[in-house]
Amino acid sequence: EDDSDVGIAVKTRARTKRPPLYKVLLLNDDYTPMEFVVQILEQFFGLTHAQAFEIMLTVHKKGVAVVGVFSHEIAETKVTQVMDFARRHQHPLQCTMEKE
Ligand code: NFA
Repeated sequence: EDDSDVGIAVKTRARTKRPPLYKVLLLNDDYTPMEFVVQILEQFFGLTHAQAFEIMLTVHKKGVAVVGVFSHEIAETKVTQVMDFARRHQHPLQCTMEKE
């Protein structure tokens, strides 16, 4: 009688996975006016004029810069906002996102 509990206890650690974050990147080009880029960075990324100007200059000089790091959904929204705004004003500005 009573053959119960002859097994081995195997514990699995509860793995809480944080959602991946995405870098939003702004790319340089030869045509988009500097002030337009600064305006975008202020409007869509909540940067001060000084912060926006600094990032714009980094993109201008280095070719690309990270504008911010967000969840997938927020990053996608930012990219869409920037691309739509640039297109509406007929500037070739490019904005992309990549997994961090
Ligand atoms: N290179 C652009 C110019 O000289 C300015 C620019 C900066 C464009 C950052 C795109 C991104 N007018």
